[in-house]
Amino acid sequence: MRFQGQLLLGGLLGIGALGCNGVGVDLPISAKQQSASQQSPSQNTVAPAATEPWRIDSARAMKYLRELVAFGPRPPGTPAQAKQQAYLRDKLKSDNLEEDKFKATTPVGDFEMTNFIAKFPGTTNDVIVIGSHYDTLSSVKNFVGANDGASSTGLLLELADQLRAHRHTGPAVWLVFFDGEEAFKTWTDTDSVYGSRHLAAKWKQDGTAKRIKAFILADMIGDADLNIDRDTASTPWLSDLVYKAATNLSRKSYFYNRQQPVGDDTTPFLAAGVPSVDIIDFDYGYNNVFWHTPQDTVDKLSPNSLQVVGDVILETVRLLGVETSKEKKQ
Ligand code: 1BN
Ligand code: ZN
Repeated sequence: MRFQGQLLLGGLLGIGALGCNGVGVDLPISAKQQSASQQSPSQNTVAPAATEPWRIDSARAMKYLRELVAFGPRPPGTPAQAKQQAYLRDKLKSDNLEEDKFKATTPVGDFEMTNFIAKFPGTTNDVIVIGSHYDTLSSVKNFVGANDGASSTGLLLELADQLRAHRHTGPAVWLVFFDGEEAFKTWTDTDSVYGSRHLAAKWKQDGTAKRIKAFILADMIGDADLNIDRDTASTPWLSDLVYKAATNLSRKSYFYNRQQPVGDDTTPFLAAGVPSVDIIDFDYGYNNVFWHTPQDTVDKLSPNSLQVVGDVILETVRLLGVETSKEKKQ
């Protein structure tokens, strides 16, 4: 992948130098490095200078996250979710936005659900999909899903701002906002991941799945105490590539100190033969005590965690693009 105004070599040097203290030790993102801009995306449309690293604006991602949480609990079929959908529509309106609407049959009745797909063109037929679920759990009262739902959705909105501002070469990048990830009663194969099951089946049927070089899912990535698990159900080479990206950015200490299998929106894509990785921190509070509770609130989160995951995703996308151009030359 190559970005306008940023030659591949410049990109390699610029991004590779991020947060590195010269001895390869992981460092927190400094206040100076963070959020140069409190500016709106429309003010931020100029491609960066050749040596300027491509990084997310975590303060802006955090602002989106807070705005999502302010809608309150957002399960499918609720007025708050409809408001959230209008918000996503507005934010992504200039991004070749596709709405994938379908009817989901759940243990508590039928729901109209919508996946949103924002498409940023590249220069090859390949596609890299980056996903998040935007619904929140219905079965717990007052559950606002600051980490579980809003953190990754806020991050994807910020990635949209970045992709809009930096045209790139290599595979297209599609951002998918999944509906209906959460179970209505108990997590089973049939009561979970409604949106990703629908889209993976559709894309397998129409041939799109074959174009997807990689699916990178983010889920629960805002915890101030960030520890991304190695999901053993994910595609091993893609998990390794994420780790390489984290290493390039001197951020590997946040990754893979634990490993476990996680069922998530990656499951239907893996079944459809799409290489997929779940970037998830499934240890939210001591022993995961805040997961699926009303305590999943913004005060537990940190912009640094969004910064780490956002930058590692961008670096992974860049590495996938480098591979594509190598394959082409062979
Ligand atoms: C992640 C966030 N998940 C649900 N909300 C998926 C999941 C379900 C992960 C059960 C582990 C166990
Ligand atoms: Zn959940």
